[in-house]
Amino acid sequence: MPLARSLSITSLSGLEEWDEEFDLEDAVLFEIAWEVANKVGGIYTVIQTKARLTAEEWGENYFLVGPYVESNVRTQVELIEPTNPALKRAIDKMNSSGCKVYFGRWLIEGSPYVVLIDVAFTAWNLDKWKKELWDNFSIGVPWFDREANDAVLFGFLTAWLLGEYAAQCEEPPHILAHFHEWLAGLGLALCRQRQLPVATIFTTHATLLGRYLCAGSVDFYNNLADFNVDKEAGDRQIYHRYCLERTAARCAHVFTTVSQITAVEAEHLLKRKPDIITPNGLNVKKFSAMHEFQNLHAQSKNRIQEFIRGHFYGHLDFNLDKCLFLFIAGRYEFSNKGADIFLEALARLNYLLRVSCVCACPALCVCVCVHVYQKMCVRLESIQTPQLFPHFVSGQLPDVSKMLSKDDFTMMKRAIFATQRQCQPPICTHNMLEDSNDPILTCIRRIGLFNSSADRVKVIFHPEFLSSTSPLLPMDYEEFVRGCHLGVFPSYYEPWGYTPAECTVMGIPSISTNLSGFGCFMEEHIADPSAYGIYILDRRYRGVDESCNQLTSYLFQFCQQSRRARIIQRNRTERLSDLLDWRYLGRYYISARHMALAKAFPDTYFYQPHDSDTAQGFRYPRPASVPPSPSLSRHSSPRQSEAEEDDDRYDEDAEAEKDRLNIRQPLTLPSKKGPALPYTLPGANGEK
Ligand code: G6P
Ligand code: 1S3
Repeated sequence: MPLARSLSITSLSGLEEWDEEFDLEDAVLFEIAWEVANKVGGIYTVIQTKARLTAEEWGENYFLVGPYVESNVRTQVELIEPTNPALKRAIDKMNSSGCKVYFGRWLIEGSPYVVLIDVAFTAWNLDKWKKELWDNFSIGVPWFDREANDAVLFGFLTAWLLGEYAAQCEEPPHILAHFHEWLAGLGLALCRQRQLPVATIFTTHATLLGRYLCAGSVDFYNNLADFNVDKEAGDRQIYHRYCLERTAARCAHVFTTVSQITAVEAEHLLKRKPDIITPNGLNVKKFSAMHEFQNLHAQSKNRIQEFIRGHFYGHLDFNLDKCLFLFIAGRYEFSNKGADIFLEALARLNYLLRVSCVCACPALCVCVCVHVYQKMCVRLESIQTPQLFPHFVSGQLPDVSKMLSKDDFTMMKRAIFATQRQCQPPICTHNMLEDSNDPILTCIRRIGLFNSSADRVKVIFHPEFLSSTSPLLPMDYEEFVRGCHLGVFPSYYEPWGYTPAECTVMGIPSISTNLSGFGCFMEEHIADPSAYGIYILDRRYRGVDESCNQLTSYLFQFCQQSRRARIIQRNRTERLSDLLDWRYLGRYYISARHMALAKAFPDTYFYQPHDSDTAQGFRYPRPASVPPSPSLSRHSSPRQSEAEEDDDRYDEDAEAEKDRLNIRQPLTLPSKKGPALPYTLPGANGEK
């Protein structure tokens, strides 16, 4: 067992200092989630980005536990012998009792240890374990719910692992187990029911019922306190899942969630107020050259422009250099993620100006549309005229009049005709399986954004995860975001929202909402978020139509900015990265762990809560170069002349330095802030 450790988190860019003396003794941390080494959604990002910091803190005593998925293991995990003797004995024992449990290092930053459990291999236990679940918790799981069946298997197997580990330890152990989301929650409930020596934390990243209710036509935030939760869950056929989630939340020593808004939701729907909010961070990478991220923007933008050139061939009647790239991306939940109001706002914007817009949401698709590329190939071939080769060798310039033969000329005409299109440029890059029912395509048809030459807003729907190996748009998501100008995420249901956070750390402005955890967090910590390129849409106190108008006006204002203003704004956006770095936000996880250890093992650990009642939080001041009067403060510089618009050679560094000095001034920081955020969420009285 390692020596006792204490923790110290140092300050970043003027953010408040925080350190906490807490002796971890011989405690061992297991972090359990279905998305460990298994990318499904946002929880993967939480765990993967946080791993380095947690591994630094817990060293050899940190183990992530997830499902064994062969394709993931092949590419992401190095299988090794278990390093901890008690854990090795526990895994051996399970494997000799009909399980398949693997141990390895997850090949990500921090290289944490992972224990991966093959749930399908133990499926023969499912009926027995379901009976046990019914006998002990009165939760019945229907046979047809594959995900819930996996949750049962995973829950029993993780509880088995923790129980076995405790049994194999020579001294009474101090085990801390952190479970994420309902899919992993049953393991927690079983630990408590079996009275294992385990301090437990449950973090919910959304509530099941909240997600379902919001996706329907329910005025969610106005009725939070009044839902008959059992009935609502039953009506949606998720009662068993809801019970698993609620049981985990109720049984945990410490219950946490990712934002204030989801804390209120959890209090009403899961009937427990979270003990602490654990906002999501990112593993922020800083470039040594100050403007490297601006160069990366320019490089990635070039690649997006190339794609647009191909997509609109024959119809490229707009200046690509003046084109702005706006995008939405994320889990395909049409109205929860705000794709509905984004498209509606684009239709309104269409009458105001011309931009180009790309939607990148994963959806059902069959294959890449090859039609476009066949025609482009004709054009490329015709350019490589073989008559030029002798001149390459001799170095003599050719006689232009003899360069093209009659046949060449014919081929060239063919190529030019081939690049003319009678039809409109397509909206969707793929052939969709359910084209007629797809919510995005249906909406685009309704609002009539068909990429006609009269349209100022062009739309492309890329219904697949981006990948650098795609023949169509060979960029990974990060590169794509860097090349865009604005991320638009007008979500109605968004417990945190990694998409705008990722934009921020890459210096790309974004639009989020005051119903998203991220939007509320930024509103709380920045005096004038829009000056930093963080636009926060009001979806809480306004109706849909009003929010849509507000979104349209944000888009319109953004499109009116000069290039220079955009560059300044990107600099400011990027400067907020520290606020979203795990090195800063990790403190909330640390506090949650200390709290749980002190609750479960009061004789060994003592936790002194921070002064959470008075915590107002620090605030980034307005950037120096923004005029103080609200009437004049419309995001950065006013619109500039055409000449200035094209001039990107102004002194970016001087401009950036001015703002930086302002930020680095001693902020109006209160002395030492508590990790728990105050519960001040107003009763949401906006209408959907
Ligand atoms: C970065 C590059 C500049 C480029 C600019 C384009 O700042 O360093 O060289 O001109 O991006 O900005 P825009 O907002 O027009 O894509
Ligand atoms: C959830 O994933 P989602 O996109 O379904 O968890 C994420 C990580 O905590 C969170 O960022 C997001 O808002 C939730 O909705």
